[in-house]
Amino acid sequence: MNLQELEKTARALVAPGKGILAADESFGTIGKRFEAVGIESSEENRRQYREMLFTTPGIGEYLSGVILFDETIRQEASDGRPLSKVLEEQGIIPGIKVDKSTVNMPLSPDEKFTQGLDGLAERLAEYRELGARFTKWRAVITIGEGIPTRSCVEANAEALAMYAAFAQDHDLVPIIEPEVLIDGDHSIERCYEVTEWTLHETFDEVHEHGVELSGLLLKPNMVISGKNSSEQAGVEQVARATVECLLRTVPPAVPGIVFLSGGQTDLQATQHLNSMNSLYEGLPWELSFSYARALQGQPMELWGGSTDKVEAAQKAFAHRAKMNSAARNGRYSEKMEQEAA
Ligand code: 5MM
Repeated sequence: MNLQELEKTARALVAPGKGILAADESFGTIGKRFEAVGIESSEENRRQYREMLFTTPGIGEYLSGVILFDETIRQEASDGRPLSKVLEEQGIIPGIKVDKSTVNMPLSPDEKFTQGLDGLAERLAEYRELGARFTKWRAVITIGEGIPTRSCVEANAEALAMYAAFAQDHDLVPIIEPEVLIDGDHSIERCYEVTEWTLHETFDEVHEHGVELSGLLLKPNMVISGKNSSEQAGVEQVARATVECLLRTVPPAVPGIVFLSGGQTDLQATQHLNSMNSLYEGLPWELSFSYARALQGQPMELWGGSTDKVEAAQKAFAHRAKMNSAARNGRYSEKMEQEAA
């Protein structure tokens, strides 16, 4: 393992003013997102859509990395350049999702277990050849009646740590993503409790597997009220609960935390990140973003599968990335949204 290279890449991914675009939707997920805005999920449409995002002028000012899906890392732009090369030429580091999505937990079908350890070493070696310098694995924890179970939290934590060990062994930075879902009517306090538990188990396993903390990034959910809860916590409450939970669970040697947006609106995801960065100074890790929906919602809708709409979609994408870049430094204000509009 080349720890120096891993640390350099991890730090570059959380460089000041920069964050990550998660564009690693698997076939099922991109299919659902496209269907919602009336786009057919063909290979060519997926290629054109991602080319539109990656060729957005100046996007490298706000993005440090992009997480790709297996299909995308093998695709080319219309001018024949591999899409990973397009990113590199924008000063953006290509990464890759390496889990094989979730299956129902045996004997507890309302919970998920993430698969993908079989054949992982071979896949990692190939992805490095294809230009990837970091990787991502997502585990899903569901809050509900009697869940999560200890079995689900422990099994996913162990898989996350095992994946991270494989990734570092191949000189690829692991981004470990234990996502406690926003779905449900639970309170912010319940989300705090489950997130704290999940992160404790995850970092216990990371330690057990000998993974180097300085060469990984964490991609967690924010501590937030359940989507269907009648009481929705405000921006500052979410920011404080999230940072307090992370301070109690994430070792200071970890260089950065890059949040998922998890079904928040574009504005909420930006406001929460900004609030954390403006309320707290001197935190041990960088706080940044690795959003999919909160960066892509509007551009995808505007693009709609039409070459005529590329410029409008790219403008919307660059704007959202710029807002999150400001939030990542605690310098975002709603006035900035209006000015751009
Ligand atoms: C939680 O999903 C991740 C972050 O996206 P949001 O900001 O929209 O919450 C995302 O990277 C996710 O892991 C990928 O889209 C892949 O998901 P699937 O379900 O296709 O494996």
